[in-house]
Amino acid sequence: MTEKMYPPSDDFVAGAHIDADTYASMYQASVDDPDTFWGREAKDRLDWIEPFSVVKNTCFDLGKVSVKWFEDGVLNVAYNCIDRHLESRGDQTAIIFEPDDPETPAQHITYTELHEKVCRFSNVLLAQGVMRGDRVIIYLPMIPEAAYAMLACARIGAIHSIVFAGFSPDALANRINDCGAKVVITADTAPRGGRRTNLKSNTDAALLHCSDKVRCLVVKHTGDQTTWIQDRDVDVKAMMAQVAPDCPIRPMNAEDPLFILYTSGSTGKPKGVVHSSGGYLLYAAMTQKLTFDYHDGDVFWCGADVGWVTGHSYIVYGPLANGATTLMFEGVPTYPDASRFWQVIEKHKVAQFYTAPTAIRALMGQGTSFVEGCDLSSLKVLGTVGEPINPEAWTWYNDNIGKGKLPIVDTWWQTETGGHMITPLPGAMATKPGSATKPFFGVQPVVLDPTSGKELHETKTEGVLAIKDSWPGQMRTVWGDHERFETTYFSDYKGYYFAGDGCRRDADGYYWITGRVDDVINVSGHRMGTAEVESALVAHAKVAEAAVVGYPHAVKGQGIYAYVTLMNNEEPSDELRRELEGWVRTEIGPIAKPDLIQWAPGLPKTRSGKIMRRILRKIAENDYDALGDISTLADPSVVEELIENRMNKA
Ligand code: 6R9
Repeated sequence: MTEKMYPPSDDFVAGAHIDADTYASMYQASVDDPDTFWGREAKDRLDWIEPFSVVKNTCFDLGKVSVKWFEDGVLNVAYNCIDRHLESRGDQTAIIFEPDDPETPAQHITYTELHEKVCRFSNVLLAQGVMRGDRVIIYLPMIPEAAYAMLACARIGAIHSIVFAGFSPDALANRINDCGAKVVITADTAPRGGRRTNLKSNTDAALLHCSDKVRCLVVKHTGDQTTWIQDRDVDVKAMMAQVAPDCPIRPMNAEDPLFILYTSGSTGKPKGVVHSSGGYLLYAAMTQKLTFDYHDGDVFWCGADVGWVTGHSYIVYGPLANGATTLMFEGVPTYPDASRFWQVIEKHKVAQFYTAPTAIRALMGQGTSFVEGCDLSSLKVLGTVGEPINPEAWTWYNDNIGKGKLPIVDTWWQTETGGHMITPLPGAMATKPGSATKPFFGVQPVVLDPTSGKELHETKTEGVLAIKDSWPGQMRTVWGDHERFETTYFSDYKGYYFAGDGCRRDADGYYWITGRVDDVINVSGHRMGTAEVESALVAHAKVAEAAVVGYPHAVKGQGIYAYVTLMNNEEPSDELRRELEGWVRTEIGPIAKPDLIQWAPGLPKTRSGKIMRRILRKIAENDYDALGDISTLADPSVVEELIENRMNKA
């Protein structure tokens, strides 16, 4: 079966940064001689205070894993994102801020204004004793101050770690403690979809579990009343007005950490993914420009939240390094109604729009009437990220938003990779709905046999996805635990970076990501470790045991299905079910709330006591005819019971 191909128009190709021939020759050069290729890109795309003499110094051998790029180069990320643009584009808008409420006027922040705000924010941090290498937690909504805070950290050499504003006080406290943060930056309340989250009171609750030395910087965003703890809480806006409007940049080594971002894995608590200053910035900048074919004057809109890696690379660092105009949206796609995305595109004349398949599916379900009244003629390129996109959603996006004319870039990458890894370059590739197509420059994907670990060389093949050699945007380590970095990514398949995804490669050499092959599930494009949800559930006094798996969900991609065994004297009830849902919300956050909870008197276990998740997944998928071999179970009768009472009877 050959899939339908969607080539870019001749006009698009004529104006594109990269066409098919350029892609082919540049890709070859990037893998034949990475030193020359990346050395030149790093010099062309970034400004260096001290030039580097070494380009690449990387090793994927277990026990010796080390990733360094441009290691003796010196630069400053904030300088590259702001100061160097001041002369040529000081009056150009750097950030458009579109508030949650469409009646509230949007803000246009120029590069000159951004410079002053970031300098003032830097001086506030310095006044709090934040120094080079110190960790700063950012727990903010999607407001310009989030970008100011990130860039202020970069300016003075502090390491930021953003915690998504939807996470609970416990999750926040864990991250503050894991990285030993000196300050946490938050806001009074966060409006989203017409409702308000009380971030300050969440932070107060989190700080009860942290060192009393941690300072709390509060952005008074809505002006809502909050508690105020003397000598600990600082009014950021008031302080910014008092400090100097200028702040020198701190020269940083290319390998100095820029940020830590916590992400879920298949085991244990979330890992602090560490990204570098030089390699990361180069990779974010280059991918933003080439994947979206960004041109001067375009308004770029990445609809992710800055709490996720997509927001780091494609709302803040990539676009600003390129001197772009980037749009920051505080709201949600369905408020006040399902036309909001398209209204914002019309209002700000957005050229590139980047969102997640789950949002497309949700809007698709609302019908096309919400799109019809909107002028989308400013659009040039559409993008998706976060999970595999199903052909129906792709086609809806293509027909209704792209009007059948715009390239759609389906970008596969991860928190760990810093930027796009497998993605169409829109002027260079014909796309196929559901395929991320081909690797970005310097990226060498391989398909491995999951059992033998051998590389599968045939073009058309299927297996697990791994990457053969390093690229500049690669994560450098897990914060405080380099061994965990090695075992998580380099021990299953020796000599490769193992991504945790399965994939197939078709006869044209196009890659199709088939989803995670580990115990990570993808709920509305958010990564969730099933182990995290399980440990939240078993922390409840009435729960004896819990097993969590993903199941197909029409809008979210995957839903969370929890099997719960109660303590001996507890009775299942709808009330208890609601209690457990609420419990997980407060332990982790609303995105982790189980969609379905099944009471399980017993779980299918091997004789050695290992839960057979394969069986639980099948039952959750309502595909229990194909359970396979269950003869190794200690008590096969529990399976009958689970099937009988399954929650997902389609
Ligand atoms: C950027 C981001 C990473 C996981 C990844 C994969 C899934 C991301 C995808 C995709 C298919 C795409 N994923 N993009 N699957 N097609 N275009 O999402 O980072 O939150 O770390 O998630 O998301 O399973 O391994 P992160």
